[in-house]
Amino acid sequence: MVTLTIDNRKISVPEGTTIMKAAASVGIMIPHLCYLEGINEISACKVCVVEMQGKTKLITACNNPVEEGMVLFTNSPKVRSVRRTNVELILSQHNSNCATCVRSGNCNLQKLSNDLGIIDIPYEKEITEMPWNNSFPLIRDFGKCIKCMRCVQFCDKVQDLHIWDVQNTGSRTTVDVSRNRRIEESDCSICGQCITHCPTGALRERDDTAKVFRALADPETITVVQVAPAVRAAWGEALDLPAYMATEGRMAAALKKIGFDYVFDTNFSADLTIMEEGNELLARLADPEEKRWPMFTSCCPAWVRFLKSQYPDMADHLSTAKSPQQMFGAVAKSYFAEKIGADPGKICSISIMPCVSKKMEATLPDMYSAGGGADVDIVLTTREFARLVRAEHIAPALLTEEAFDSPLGESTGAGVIFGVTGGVMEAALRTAYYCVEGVNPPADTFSDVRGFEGRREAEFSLGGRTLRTCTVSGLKNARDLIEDLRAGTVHYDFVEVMACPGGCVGGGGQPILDGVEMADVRGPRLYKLDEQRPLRFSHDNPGIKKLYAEYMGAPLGEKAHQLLHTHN
Ligand code: HC1
Ligand code: SF4
Repeated sequence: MVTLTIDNRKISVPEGTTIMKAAASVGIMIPHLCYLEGINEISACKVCVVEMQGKTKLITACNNPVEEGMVLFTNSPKVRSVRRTNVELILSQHNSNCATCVRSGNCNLQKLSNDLGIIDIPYEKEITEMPWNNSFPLIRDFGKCIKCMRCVQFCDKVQDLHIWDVQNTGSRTTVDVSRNRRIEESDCSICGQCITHCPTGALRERDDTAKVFRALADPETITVVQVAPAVRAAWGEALDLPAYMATEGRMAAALKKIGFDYVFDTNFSADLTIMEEGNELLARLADPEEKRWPMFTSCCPAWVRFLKSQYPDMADHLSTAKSPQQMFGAVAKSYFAEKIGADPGKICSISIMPCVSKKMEATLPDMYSAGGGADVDIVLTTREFARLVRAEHIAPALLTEEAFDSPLGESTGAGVIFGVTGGVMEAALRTAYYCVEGVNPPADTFSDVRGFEGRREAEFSLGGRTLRTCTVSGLKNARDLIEDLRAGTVHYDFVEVMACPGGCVGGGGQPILDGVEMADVRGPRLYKLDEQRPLRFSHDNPGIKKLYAEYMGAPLGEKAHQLLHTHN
């Protein structure tokens, strides 16, 4: 243990502890901007400076370890003055147009400037603006970049895609796409993790809320909205709604209040995905000629994009089942359109997703299958959904809970857990077991696949054979897994990959809590919903049974093949 004094308090902490953590252990919070635990500990912003007795130069707290006998001051006049100057210098290169910034009220630079009482900036403003393709789902605003390096480090260390790099020198130093590429030419998976780890508004999703308002205002358009599983675990965070108030019923009520004609649930089509993907797995297992092992899940578009760009020779391992978002769109513009006697072209299909990549997925060539244009016309993130609610001046706390509409609103616990790492695997195993054994197992039989460690393997016995599974989240973990598969050091039958750490609950389109990882807080919220559902098996969803009986025929059948599977 090391003993030191911080702000006149004597403390002992384990050797190697940083000053920042030592101070935090006794409730002294040292302000910081660029610091991201375990990812970005490079003191780029110099906001966490502290004074050490006997030293003229201040030292940074995020990356300096404690030393025996140190005497530190975290908020002395000298510290305050230098910290303030450092923030003023950052602001001199920052486009502080807070009134029109999506991160206003949720920006660490704004908060820090306010906390430090900065009103005037005594330096000349010198802002670097550069062009960007604003039709791409991920948008960089160079004028707001503070060169903290979080995006660079997160993409390098967690996603292993190295999309960002420092460009230029001196006062024109900025962060841009690496190797002089444009973003649309890069391998960016569009996972959105650089957005959720940006402390300012330098990175954001393309805002599509205006398109939704246009559709809502058009009396000729039938608006059909679906909400992804993981959105319900997080939407309240963006609206200051405590978790116990942020229920599914209140979320459905908010959507109805906004004015969507039909409020449906992606959980419904998550159950549908299981019917198709579970049967595809069983069909592959039954085929002695099948070589494409392991079968990979295909519902995370950032993962699919990653695999196709990094390991194109393994793309045929992906399940051909479309994601729940896309299955929903195809069903909305075929089965549902027929049911309400509408021209599919008159339906505007909107999805609310915890994801940025879904904006790209909806435009892929395979996703125009129901004859009404794109199967999903507009994709909003959870953050954009919160903006819709605010723009409509809705106070969600005052809403009375409402149910999703029928027939695409019914779902089971298996559909809900799609939004958390391991959930697709667990839901698929529940149904695969039923298909093989003819009875449902206890619903929690496959809970060994749960966990937030990034890579988890499990084995189950199914129909007299052992099924080896692996569940992965985060693209660096995915790359490591694929390298192991290629080296022949591991062997699996079925692999679930989600690009975002923890799965969609930690998605790049979710509300941002600076420096706090929320996946392991939101995940259990979905498991709780699963536990509370009267039905916990996708094949027991009455809406799904009806869909097959009335329209789709059998899983993997001709119609399902046309509407619910990809073909290239
Ligand atoms: Fe997901 Fe999925 S779980 S990919 O994370 O398979 O985005 O929530 O909607 O499509 O259902 C996201 C979540 C989501 C799809 C489903
Ligand atoms: Fe990297 Fe994901 Fe950001 Fe693309 S969206 S730059 S892959 S972190």
